[in-house]
Amino acid sequence: MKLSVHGVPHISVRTAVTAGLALAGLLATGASAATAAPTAAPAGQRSAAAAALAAPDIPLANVKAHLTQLSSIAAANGGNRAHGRAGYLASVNYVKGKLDAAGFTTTVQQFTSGGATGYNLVADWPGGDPNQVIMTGSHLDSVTAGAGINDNGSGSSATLETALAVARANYQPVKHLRFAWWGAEELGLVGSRYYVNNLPTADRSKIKGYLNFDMLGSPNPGYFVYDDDPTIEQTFKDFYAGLGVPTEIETEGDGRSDHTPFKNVGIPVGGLFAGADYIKTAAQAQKWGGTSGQAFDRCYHSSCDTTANINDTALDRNSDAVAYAVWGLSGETPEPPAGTVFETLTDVAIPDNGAAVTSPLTVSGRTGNAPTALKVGVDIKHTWRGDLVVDLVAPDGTAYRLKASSSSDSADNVIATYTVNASSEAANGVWRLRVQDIASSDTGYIDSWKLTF
Ligand code: DTR
Ligand code: CA
Ligand code: ZN
Ligand code: ZN
Repeated sequence: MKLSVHGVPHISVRTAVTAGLALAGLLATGASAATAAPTAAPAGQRSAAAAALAAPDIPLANVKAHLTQLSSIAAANGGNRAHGRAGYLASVNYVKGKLDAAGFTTTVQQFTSGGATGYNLVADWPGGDPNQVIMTGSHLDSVTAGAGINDNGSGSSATLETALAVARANYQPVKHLRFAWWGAEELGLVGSRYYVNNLPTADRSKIKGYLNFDMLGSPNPGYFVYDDDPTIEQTFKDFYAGLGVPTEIETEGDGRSDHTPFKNVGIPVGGLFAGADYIKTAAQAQKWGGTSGQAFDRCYHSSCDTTANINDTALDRNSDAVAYAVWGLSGETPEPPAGTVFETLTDVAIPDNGAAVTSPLTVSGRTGNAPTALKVGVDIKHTWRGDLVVDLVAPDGTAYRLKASSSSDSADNVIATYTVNASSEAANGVWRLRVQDIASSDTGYIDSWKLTF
């Protein structure tokens, strides 16, 4: 069967295959039941689930190389990377240098806290819908007591390496990607609060999700998922379910990290956490391994929060989860633009003075119902077209009469566009053109037909 190509957006009917995992809701459009395994459709045409599955593995070695750099920075700057100290600004410059070299548009936002200048680093990946932003952030500052490798070199490095993976893949998702490294989190979420407070209200609503990563490599790790936006939460749960790793809800997170200012203005948030000074229970040790009766991170806010204070498995898994969520929440199939044509060119013979025949046409990727003015384009080659009765049959079987038979209409062919109020019909599904030849001696066939939404 030939597939036609039109100037307007055109969905070829034979290969409209969509994948589905439950990424329905707020952040995904065109959620659909699984009809087949995710296919390697071109980016921007994937379902959200297929986009998530396309996320690359984040190399642990790369993430740890960033930790080594941050450790060296602390060692060269008084032993820490704290707000207002040289080690923090050197950390910002390290991360910024990597992002600039990778093609990001970076911005350093200055603020003052405790009499010292603070810095937020924001990096935008060119492309994507500027009205739909998926933002990923981690605080880059440490406490003054030490290098802050787990808290929060781990989150900062996972976020950085995910951004670099976007550049390596030249990933072009539907949504716009923004990444941020916050200053002065340890002083009370100061940098992220400053960013949100200075974000114009109109820009706030463009952020469709903020993902926060603070302490991803705790040495006695737990696998905690923020219990905030359900779509983001489910995305992380799907990832860990795929690994067979149980997760728990992070119930203490509110107010405890940089997602809080975003949540407070109504932006959907989520994130991951490997644990801090709380004690791992026996039940948690049973499911996650590690040591019960011991803190998830015994070096929390201490000088021993060094590169030795990292659990590689947790950091690796959590880094991959960051990429899975960034890909999955930004790459879902866009709502086809109005004027999308669904067409079939399959010929269907019409038996002379015989039973009705149908030509199927699958519509997918839509949400909601069909329009009140659904355009039905018909091309039937048939002598003495008065023989023909033509109906549109909706996916639920409801028939809409397009053309009645006529004993006087001797012209050939039915090449016409009909308008049908199909607003009571679900858009997605198999629509059919039904044709019956109710008089003998003239014959023909359905050449093609199409629906324009
Ligand atoms: N306040 C963070 C660490 C932290 C403690 N509890 C949570 C819960 C969720 C995220 C982070 C945290 C810090 O010291 O940076
Ligand atoms: Ca990995
Ligand atoms: Zn901290
Ligand atoms: Zn932290």
